[in-house]
Amino acid sequence: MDINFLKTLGLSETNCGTTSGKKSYASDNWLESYSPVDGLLIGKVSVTSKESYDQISATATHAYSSWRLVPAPKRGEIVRQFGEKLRKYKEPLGKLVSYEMGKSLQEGYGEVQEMIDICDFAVGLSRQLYGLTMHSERSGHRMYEQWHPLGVVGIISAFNFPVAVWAWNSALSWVCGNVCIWKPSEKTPLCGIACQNIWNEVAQENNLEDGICSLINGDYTVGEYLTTDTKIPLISATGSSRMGKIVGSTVAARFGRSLLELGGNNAIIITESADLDAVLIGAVFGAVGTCGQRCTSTRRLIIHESIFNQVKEKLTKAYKQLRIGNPLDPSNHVGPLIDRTAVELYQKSIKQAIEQGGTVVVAGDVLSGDSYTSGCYVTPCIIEAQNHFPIVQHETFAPILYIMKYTDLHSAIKMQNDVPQGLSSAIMTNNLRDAETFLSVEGSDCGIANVNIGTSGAEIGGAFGGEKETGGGRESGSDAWKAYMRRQTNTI
Ligand code: UN1
Repeated sequence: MDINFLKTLGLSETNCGTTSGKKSYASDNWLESYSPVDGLLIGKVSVTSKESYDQISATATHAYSSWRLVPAPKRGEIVRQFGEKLRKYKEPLGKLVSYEMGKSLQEGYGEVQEMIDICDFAVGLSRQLYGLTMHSERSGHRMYEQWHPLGVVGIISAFNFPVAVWAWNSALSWVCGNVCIWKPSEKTPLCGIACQNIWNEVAQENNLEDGICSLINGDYTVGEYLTTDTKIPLISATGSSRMGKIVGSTVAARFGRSLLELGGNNAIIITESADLDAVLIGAVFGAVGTCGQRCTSTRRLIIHESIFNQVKEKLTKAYKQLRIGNPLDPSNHVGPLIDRTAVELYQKSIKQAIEQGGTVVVAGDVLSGDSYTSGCYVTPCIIEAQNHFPIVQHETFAPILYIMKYTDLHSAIKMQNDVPQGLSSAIMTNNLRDAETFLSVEGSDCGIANVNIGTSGAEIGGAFGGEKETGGGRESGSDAWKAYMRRQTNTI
């Protein structure tokens, strides 16, 4: 495979994983990044030690003291330039995302496009960090609110969106006047190095000091340096609900704030009147896209009994046509899982689903042979199941789709809501009343509720996040920026 894109992004066999910009901190403890595409070692990234973390944290705190004084529209101008750089590096960065994480090349480019879009959004926002004014009850007094930055923002991101989620957090943080320290997933550390290198170009061209954008690397123990650091007022963490529970309680115990974007268990309700072509597109893309490793992936289909068999047949036919293989080859629809541990979890979950009473509709297998040497390629599978099965209640990061029947819409909505997670949801219907019921207060309890489109593929312009075990945070568009600032009420 042509891996020239690594050089274009400034990556080599060994990369320093701890940096505040110009200054880097070496260590002789390494993370190795293997591609799930072909199983080859892409490169190594050094792990952050506690001593170097303390330096990074101090540099960031120092940088904040001057970055907060830069007028917000000028901070926006820096973010605009960063967005321009991302346009320039879209191709190599998209390829790296695809090669290191395993998602399709088109999705890799899509992720970089999301980064560009959030930069555009943040640039506009840098002139719109509005506070309200209100009438004082006392004569001759004036009352208003203003928004100040928080300080150093810690970002912990997951392997499945190795660059976009960082950009959602950092682009907003920067225009709000914060500086950032990022710990990317230990499964995709090279994506982190590449993004830092791109930032460094902007920093150098504008003579910015170190510490506005910093990078640390390692497993959860390095994440703990961030979550326990009392100098960090906000931790924005994306990952499993299990991880979020630990991060959330650690940060709360020191009165820090956390913004949590955790697991989903997303369902599509398919009513009698649904357009089945739209159902197929939404359900298949939602369930097999990114090999089922999005937090917005479709995990459950709740289908009206009158069309259950018809939908099942159409889905089975569509699944049989899926091409599984190298995600950098655009003729393939499904790439690999992130690693062999994920493959084991996939196998274990299928086994449990069957033990708990599920019936296999499309079998799930691990693929072997010349095109699948990494051992990470699996076939997307469909299992007829019941909503209350423990395995169905659990988020498995793999292409396993559970299908189930319903008789009336209220019971379908109850089923959709009857899981611990609350990220994304959808209804497929041509019945206006059903759609409105789904969106009403008696409807979906999720942060995202869609009509006639699937559960994944949210745009950056809306607030992104969910309820219950999804963590309650909102990132990206709308007024999500408020989470990155502190509100001050002023009476004069
Ligand atoms: C995630 O899976 O963590 O809506 C984020 C989507 C993407 C973001 C997913 N825009 O599927």
